[in-house]
Amino acid sequence: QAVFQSDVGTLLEQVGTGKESLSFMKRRIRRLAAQWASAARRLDDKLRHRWREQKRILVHVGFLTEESGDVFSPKVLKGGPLGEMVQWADILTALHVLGHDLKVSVSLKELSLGVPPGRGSCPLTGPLPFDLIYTDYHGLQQMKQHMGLSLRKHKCHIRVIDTFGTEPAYNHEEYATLHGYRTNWGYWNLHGQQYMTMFPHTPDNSFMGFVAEELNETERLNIQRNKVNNMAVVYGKEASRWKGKEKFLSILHRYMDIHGTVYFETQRPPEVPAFVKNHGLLPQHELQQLLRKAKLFIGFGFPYEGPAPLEAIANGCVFLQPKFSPPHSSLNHEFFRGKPTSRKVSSQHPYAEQYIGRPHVVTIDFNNSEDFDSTIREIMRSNVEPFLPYEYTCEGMLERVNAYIQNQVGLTPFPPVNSSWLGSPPTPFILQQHNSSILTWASNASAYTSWPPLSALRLLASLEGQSCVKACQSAGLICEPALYRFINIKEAFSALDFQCEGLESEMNHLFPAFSAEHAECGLQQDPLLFSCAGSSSKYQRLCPCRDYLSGQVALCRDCL
Ligand code: U2F
Repeated sequence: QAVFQSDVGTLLEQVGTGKESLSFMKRRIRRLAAQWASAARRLDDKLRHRWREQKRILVHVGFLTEESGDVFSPKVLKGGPLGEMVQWADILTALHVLGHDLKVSVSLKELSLGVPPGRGSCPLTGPLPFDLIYTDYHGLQQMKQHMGLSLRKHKCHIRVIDTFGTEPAYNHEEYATLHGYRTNWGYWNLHGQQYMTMFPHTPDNSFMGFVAEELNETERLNIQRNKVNNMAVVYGKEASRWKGKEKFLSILHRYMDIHGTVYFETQRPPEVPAFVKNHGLLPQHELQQLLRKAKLFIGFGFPYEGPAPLEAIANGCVFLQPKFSPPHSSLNHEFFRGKPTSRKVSSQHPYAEQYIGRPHVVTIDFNNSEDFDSTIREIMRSNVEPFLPYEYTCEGMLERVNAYIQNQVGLTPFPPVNSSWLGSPPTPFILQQHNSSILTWASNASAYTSWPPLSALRLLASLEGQSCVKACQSAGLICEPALYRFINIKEAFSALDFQCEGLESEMNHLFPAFSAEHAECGLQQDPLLFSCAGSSSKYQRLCPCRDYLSGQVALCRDCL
């Protein structure tokens, strides 16, 4: 049984020492320990002290190993990316607080599995002594080198922390190779939900997330009392982010005092204008203090999708950011080139734009100076309270990670979907038509247990050229790849009033789908290709949508 634990002492010991990245993570774990502990108590009550299975979990942080080159650690104090370290620190804390049996590894040496005491090292061979392994793309590569073929056997235990996400078409080796979806990150033939992202980018992956600091009532009141209406903080701790932004900065400076946290060694970075008060790179807790006073947190387009805007919004800032039109993607932007996703990034921080929005987040075209100018004045006049979506609170993260650990089992191999299904659905299914386009598949068959449960499923057809991500979204739902297997049957087409002249089964990441031109119905041949992402003007896709909890998009109402 897993028992919630609030003392982080043993976790800190496990994280080890000797690198700035590890020190950064440990400072964060210590600083947020009390917040995690009280969240754990609340969740335990919410779950009514339910029995939870304790898992043996290995966390192997590949990008911090010397063997992968570890380019991150030396830059921790020099303005380099910290988002990944924020997330790993929080993942470790969540797993620890949930009460699992944790082993942490940040070097290949530590990555020795199944070592009975006194028998010497036995790197990654033999029976796997872990129920779950959290790692990243670097770690996966290392495991492959060390485990060889036995990795395949243990694949279903693996979870890959993957900041920007991996869509099924890129993940499937044969399909990616044949259809031009090859990337630098390889194709691991994992289940899409084994990839866990920093934001809920694509429902094809699981949303892991991280946390931001929470405020108590006194802090909230103090923040509101002490807000300085004409104080702005610029997003970007690396001087190069400021290049070419003089125009915006000078407009901003007409109205506001501008602060920055740009790293520098001895001299002020030339990219940062003299009228900016640069604090240099701050420790996280000092940055929080700065954000508590500031009214505006402004991004100039990079970094994409980092944690800082959530921290700013949580401390009562308005986040002002540029809209990207056309959107940035792996097709048109260097940063995303070679990343295994077709996602179109509509602004610097699409999560802030779409999930939070006004008044906390304002997304505009920065090239329109008049608009930019009037938006700044509007923000100065506005009265905005601190806000943190539930999914980014400690309780929200614990709830989600716990739900995954207890329920996301059997990710590969897939539960049975065999060809006999294609002819007729398993008898226990009853089709209930609710309205012309939405159906509920109800099942009384425990043989087809599923998580999320079948009761959450709403079948929809996308428009031509529309992805299932968008189709579900426009109905106020979210696409749920785990439920594809229930709608990959010919009855689903008739339920949606599609008349199939022909019925084929094919490897195509857009299937199941209907082609109006030929009145062809296409079923998915390979469950690994079930994908919410992807669209084509040729097809109306069949989409398994589900509801979600407000503030916790990863979970449906019946998921808990
Ligand atoms: C993102 O990485 P970044 O590290 O650039 O993300 P940020 O949002 O800037 O901030 C990460 C953390 O850095 C902290 C701040 C955030 O939690 O509290 N920080 C700080 O401690 N002191 C300071 O003066 C300023 C910030 C993203 F997370 C990565 O996944 C991407 O690879 C990267 C590029 O898109 O962007």
